[in-house]
Amino acid sequence: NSDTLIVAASDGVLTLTLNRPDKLNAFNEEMHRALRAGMERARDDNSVRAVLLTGAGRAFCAGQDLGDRDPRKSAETPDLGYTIETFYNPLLRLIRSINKPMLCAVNGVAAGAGANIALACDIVLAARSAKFIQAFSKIGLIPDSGGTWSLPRLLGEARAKGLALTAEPLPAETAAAWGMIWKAVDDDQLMAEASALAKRLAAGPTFGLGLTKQAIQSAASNTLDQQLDLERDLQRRAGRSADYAEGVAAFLDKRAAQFKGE
Ligand code: T3D
Repeated sequence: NSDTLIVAASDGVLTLTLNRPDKLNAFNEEMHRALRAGMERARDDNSVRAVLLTGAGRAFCAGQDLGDRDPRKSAETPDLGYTIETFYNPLLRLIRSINKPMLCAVNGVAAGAGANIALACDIVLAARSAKFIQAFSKIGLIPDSGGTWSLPRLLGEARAKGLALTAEPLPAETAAAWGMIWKAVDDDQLMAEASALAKRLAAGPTFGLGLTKQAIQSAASNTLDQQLDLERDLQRRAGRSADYAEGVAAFLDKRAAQFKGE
C-alpha cells in the first residue's frame, strides 16, 4: 500500500490513479514501486479484465521527479541507465505484455516519461485541455519509456523528431487528429467516458481482446507472411475459447452475450 497510487477495483476494471498531485504526479521511487505492484496485480488477478490508468489533480504525470535528480544535492552523477532499467523499462514491458485492455485517461499534462507511459497503453483518451510534451530535450535527455519506438510508429519520423527535438506541447485534439491517441473528450466527460469504455471492454471477450492486442503489437516487426501465420495461430486459440462459443450462440439466440474472458 502506498499513498502515491490509488487502487480501485470494480466491474472487472482495475483503476490505478497516480497520486502525487502537488508534483504533477512525477515519479519518485515509491510511486514506481506502487505502480509496478498495481500492474502486477492487473496481470495476475483473473478478476481484473481491463485496466484504467489516470492521474489525480490537474496533471496526468510530469515524468521523473527532478527534485530527486538535483545535481547540487549529490556529489555523484546519477546513473540514469540504472533507473531506466530498474523502473521505467519493466513498467513499459508490463503495460505492453499484459494480455488485457490497458486504457489511459490523460486528465491533464503528460510530460516526459508521463507522456510515453500513456502512449504505451492500448487506448488513450485525453481531456481536451491536456497536452503531451516530450520534455526530455529541455533538460538534455532523450525520450525514454519507449518514446523513440512509439512516436515514429504512431506519427512517422518527421512528427516524432519535431516533438522530441522541440519539446513543444501537443494539444490533445491535435494528438487525436494525428493518430497518436484514440480520442480527445470534454474535460468534464473524461472519467465517465473512460470508465464506461473500460467497463464495456472488461465485460467483453477479453481472451480474444488479449490475443488481438498481441497480434497488432507483433505487426511492426513481422513480415506479412509471418503476420498471416500468427493470425492463423491466434485465431485457432480464439476459436477454442468459451467466449467465442458464447458469442456465436448469443448472436444466434438474439441475446446479449455473457463473456467470461476464457
Ligand atoms: O531520471 C531518470 O531516472 C531518467 C528518466 C527520465 C524520465 C523523465 O521523465 S525526464 C523528464 C522529466 N520531466 C520534465 O522535465 C517535466 C518537468 N515539468 C514541466 O516541464 C512542467 O512542470 C509541466 C510542463 C509538466 C507543467 O507546467 P505547469 O506550468 O503547468 O506547472 P509547474 O508550475 O511547472 O509545476 C507545478 C508544480 O509541480 C511545481 O512545484 P511548485 O513550484 O508548485 O512547488 C513544479 O516544480 C512541480 N513539478 C512539475 N514537474 C515536476 C515537478 N516536480 C518535480 N519533478 C517534475 N518532473
